[in-house]
Amino acid sequence: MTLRKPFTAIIGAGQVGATTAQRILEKGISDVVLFDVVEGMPQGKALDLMEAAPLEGHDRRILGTNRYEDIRGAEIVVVTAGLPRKPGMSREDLLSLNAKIIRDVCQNVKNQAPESKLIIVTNPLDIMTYLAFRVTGFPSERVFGMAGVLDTARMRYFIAENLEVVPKEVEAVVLGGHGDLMVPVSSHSKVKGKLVSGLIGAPDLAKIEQRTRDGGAEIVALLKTGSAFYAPASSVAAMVEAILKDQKKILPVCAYLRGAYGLKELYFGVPAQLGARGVEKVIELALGEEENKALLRSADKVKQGIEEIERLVLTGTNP
Ligand code: TXD
Repeated sequence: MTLRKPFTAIIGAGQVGATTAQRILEKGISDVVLFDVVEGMPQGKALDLMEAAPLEGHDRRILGTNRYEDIRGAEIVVVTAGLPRKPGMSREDLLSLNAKIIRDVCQNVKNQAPESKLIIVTNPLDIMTYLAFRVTGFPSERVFGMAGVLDTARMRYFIAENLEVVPKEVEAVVLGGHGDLMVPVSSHSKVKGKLVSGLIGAPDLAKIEQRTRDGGAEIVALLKTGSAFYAPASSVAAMVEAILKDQKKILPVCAYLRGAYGLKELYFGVPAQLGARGVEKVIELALGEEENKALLRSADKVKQGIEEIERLVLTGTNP
């Protein structure tokens, strides 16, 4: 099958990877290569998705594969490969297992698609994005992570639910690392241009912020096995579209910081302009004192993770 450029490669054809492929195809954004190490699985999902094309009415193509050579020429590579945490497994165990996977994937991406933009999805997100940056040696504007689009979508939905308005009319801001310490910023969240702080009382707003922080865990608890994938897939597709259409859209992105927000040499969730070159600009928002403090707490946690990854995976290596 011949794919038309520019196309998107997705590494990891699990829940998030396959659903992202579906979104990208059915929205007509680009052709897709779906890669996984499990034999037959990406091919089966790709065939199933192609068989939906007559009904969905799109003319996009998807190739399922176990060969890295097939990602050659990809404009964007989305990495969803990884393992979920199993009972009894420590955070450090998961970190080093997923780090091994990300390292292997990124070495292959570096060899086969050296000009691509890389969107990391695998958890722990900020740390895996940093690792991808170190292993590929790509310029930081071409390596970034997806988390903020999802976290803000959750917050937007919770605000919309509270006010009984259409979710897409709500704007929200969530900054920081993709974890318990993320910082929902109500002071910059709006509905049709009006600040939510004037529309929702403080106690309800505090609940919405906490539900946003716990958004991933809430779904995990309901599903029992696996984690969220519909909204994560929509989030990745929005980022892919912004890049391929050079939309210059401002989206929350896990981006490399060089001084913005007083932080440097780490990957962290901030609003950024996404266009054909990748992360084209990091946007700095004016924050209140409490918001700033919360952001620094989140940054400290991400820095600890980066130190851990340097110690566990990168020390003594010359990627
Ligand atoms: O906001 C976010 N960033 C996230 C992150 C939102 C949702 C999910 N998030 C994380 O994405 C989640 O914690 C996981 O680390 C990844 C993927 O989640 P998903 O739910 O898609 O996991 P699956 O269904 O287990 O799929 C993972 C696939 C599976 O098919 C494996 O066979 C494959 O990854 N896998 C690999 N593919 C390629 N190469 C290697 N080495 C490999 N190892 C496993």
